[in-house]
Amino acid sequence: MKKNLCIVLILINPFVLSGQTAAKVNNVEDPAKIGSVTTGSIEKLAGVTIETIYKNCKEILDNTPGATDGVYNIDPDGSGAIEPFDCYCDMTTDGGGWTLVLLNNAGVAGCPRPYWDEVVNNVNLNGALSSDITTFDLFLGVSFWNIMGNQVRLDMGASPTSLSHRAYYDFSLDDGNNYALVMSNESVTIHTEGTSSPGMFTYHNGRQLTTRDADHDTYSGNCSNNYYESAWWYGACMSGSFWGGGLESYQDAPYWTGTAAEYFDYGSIWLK
Ligand SMILES: [Ca+2]
Ligand SMILES: [Ca+2]
Repeated sequence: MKKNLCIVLILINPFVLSGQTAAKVNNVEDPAKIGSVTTGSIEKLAGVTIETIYKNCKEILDNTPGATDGVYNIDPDGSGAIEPFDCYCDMTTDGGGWTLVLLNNAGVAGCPRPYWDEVVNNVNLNGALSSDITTFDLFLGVSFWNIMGNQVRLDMGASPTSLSHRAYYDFSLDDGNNYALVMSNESVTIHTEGTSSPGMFTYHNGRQLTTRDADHDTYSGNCSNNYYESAWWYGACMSGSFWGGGLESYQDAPYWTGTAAEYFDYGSIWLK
C-alpha cells in the first residue's frame, strides 16, 4: 500500500507543476495582452487620467487636428520645473498653430507693466485671459518666446476681424543679449492705410528689451518710465510700440509706427 501511494504522488506532482508552468509561459508569450490588462487595471484602480500637455499651440494642433481657437494649457519645458500655464491659440489663421505672446486692446485701459523678472518669467496679464481676445492685454514671459516658434505674425487694426496691417518675419529673441529682437525676411500681407512696415521692424529690430527697472535702451533715462512703465524694445525711445504711450502724453493704444499717428484699437503678436 505504501508503495502505491508513493507512485500516485509522484504522478500527480509533475502534472500540477507542468500545468502551472504552461500557463505562465502562455501569458509571457502574449505581452500585448499583459500590457493592456495591466495598464487598464492601474488606470482604473488609481483613477489616473493620462493627459499630454504640449509645449505650444503648433504642437497642440499637430496632435489634435481640428482644434479650434481658444485658451489651452501648455508646458514649454515639458517635464522641467516650469509649471504648465494657459495661453491663447489661433488654430485657424494661415494654417493655425499660432501662440499669442503679446496683445494690447485700447478698450482695456493701460497694459501690463512688468518688472524685469516678471517680463522674463511670468504670464503678464492686464485683465483676465479668456477666449475673447478683446477683453485683456498680455505680455507672455520672453523666456518662452523662442519655444513658441520661429515665425512671428504682427496684427493691428480696429479689431481682430478688421485689420489694417498684417506682417510676417523670421523671428527669435537673443536671450544672451537682453532678449534683443532678431527679425528678418519681411512679408506684408495686409496694408490698407499708412505705413506698410511696422516700427517694430524698421526701428526696434536689434534692440534690447527694457523694463521699468532694467534700462537697456539708448536714451539717457529709462524709456519705460516715459511710456506708462511698459516693457518694450526701446531705442530713444520708440517708433511703433504695441503698448503705445499709456494714459498721459500718448495714446493708450498699440502703435504700428511712429509716436503721433498710426495707432489702433487692437494689436497682437503671434509665434509659430
Ligand atoms: Ca490696453
Ligand atoms: Ca537708457
